[in-house]
Amino acid sequence: MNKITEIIIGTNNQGKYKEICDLLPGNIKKYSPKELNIPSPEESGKSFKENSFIKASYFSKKINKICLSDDSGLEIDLLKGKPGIYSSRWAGEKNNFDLAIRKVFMEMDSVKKNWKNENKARFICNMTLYWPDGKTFSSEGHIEGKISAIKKGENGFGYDPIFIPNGYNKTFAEMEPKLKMSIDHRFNAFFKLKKFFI
Ligand code: ITT
Repeated sequence: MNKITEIIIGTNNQGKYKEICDLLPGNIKKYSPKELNIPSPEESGKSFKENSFIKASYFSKKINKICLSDDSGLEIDLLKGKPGIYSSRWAGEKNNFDLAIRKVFMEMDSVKKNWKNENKARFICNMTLYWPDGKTFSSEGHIEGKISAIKKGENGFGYDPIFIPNGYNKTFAEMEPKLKMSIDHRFNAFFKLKKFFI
């Protein structure tokens, strides 16, 4: 199998972009939608997999190169899986995660007063590789954990300050970025398609 030597990383989220770059081998040529001024498509799918496919095929067709996309989100059991595929949209048009996190706390408070003692949540990531000839490969990864009683830490992005993975007592935002990247949903999804690169 020919290994991939250049790729467009199909995301306009700079937090994700950096993590995906760090997962990929250093010597492959990476194109960024932000640098090429290509806005993201509308995510009209009903699952992480559908949205990940929409992004991969869209960005690949824009520049006629292989695309690796990522559709991800946070599922909270008490909220019946919300915000799920709407994780980005909970932050509003201004991408305000203080707002999204306040919304998580408010909704959890309204469902169960003592959710802080025990709750379950997970991050999911679906990655799709799309080749200009129409070939595709997709994989999914997740990491189980819980929502922290308070927002903590400065690293990472999005919901990182409120997610504590099982087996740790720190939020993703309190962890060294290298540690997060070696255990998270994105790492687990990438692991299943890294054979195309390495
Ligand atoms: P693109 O569509 O351009 O990739 P996006 O931010 O809209 O950017 P998604 O639709 O996949 O991407 O939304 C995923 C949201 O879930 C993202 O905005 C984050 O808030 C959250 N999320 C995903 N992975 C995360 C992580 O590792 N840490 C914290 N939050 C994460």
